[in-house]
Amino acid sequence: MQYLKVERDNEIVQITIDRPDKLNAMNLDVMDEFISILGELDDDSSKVIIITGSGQTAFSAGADIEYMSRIEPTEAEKYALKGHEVLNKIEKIEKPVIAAINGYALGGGCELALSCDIRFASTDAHLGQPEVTLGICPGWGGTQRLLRIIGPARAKDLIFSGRRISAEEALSMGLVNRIFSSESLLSETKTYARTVAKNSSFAVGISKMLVNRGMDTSLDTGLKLEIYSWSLCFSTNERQQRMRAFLEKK
Ligand code: CO8
Repeated sequence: MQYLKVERDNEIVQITIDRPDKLNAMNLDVMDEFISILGELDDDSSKVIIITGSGQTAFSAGADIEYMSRIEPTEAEKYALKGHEVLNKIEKIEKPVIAAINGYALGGGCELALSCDIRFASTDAHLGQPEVTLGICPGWGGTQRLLRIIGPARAKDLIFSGRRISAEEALSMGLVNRIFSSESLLSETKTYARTVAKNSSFAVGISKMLVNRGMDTSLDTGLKLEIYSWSLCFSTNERQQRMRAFLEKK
């Protein structure tokens, strides 16, 4: 791969967008590489995925403005569709995906982070949806995922103004889960990932699906889905082993 660095540490996979001279802006090749690696990770033995950006400055400064400056609506649609394919895959893959936001996460970079399950940021990170400053609206799910994560009033504030917010402000509005110093962001993210990886991947995966589905369904339907999913957990050997281990230790 040219733009994505993929490192495996047992069950944790770290994907680093490696285009630091362009602040990890995501061109079509970056998106194609994401599609390829996410396909591989879909049913391999990895349990948690971390996405971050290379260098000290940016997680990702978004879609590639140089490319966007030269395209017409048909190519823009293809670019948007490719972005949606990547972000939907991250959202749907049945293993947790954590964004380790090490600097700017702007436009498509912020949208990439929004598609992840958990967002950790460095204290010097800045997030924002500056698309309107470029004459476009968010195009990789920003209008929809931001609204679901921080609510319509805050989403509209960020999108209409295009302003960049600090990690502290992002934390206060629930846009990121936790913040760490830039030196400790990756190690803290990996420690968290290892905690999650110790748990049943079937149970974690099904929980991810339930929470995601719950965002777009009635409470009644969501609760029904939970009952069936919960019952399904009882069909696994792992559930028996884990419960027996708990009882035997006592
Ligand atoms: N695309 C392409 N190149 C970029 C991008 C980008 N998004 N961001 C930075 N770069 C490049 C710069 O052009 C520069 O390249 P060079 O050295 O060759 O001139 C290099 O990265 C370093 O950037 P700066 O010199 O600007 O670095 P600064 O530290 O001065 O500033 C900023 C950092 C504040 C992050 C600044 O670079 C910036 O504002 N970048 C643009 C951020 C932005 O507006 N992002 C949103 C883009 S729109 C988008 O993401 C839409 C998503 C939906 C797409 C839907 C598909 C159709």
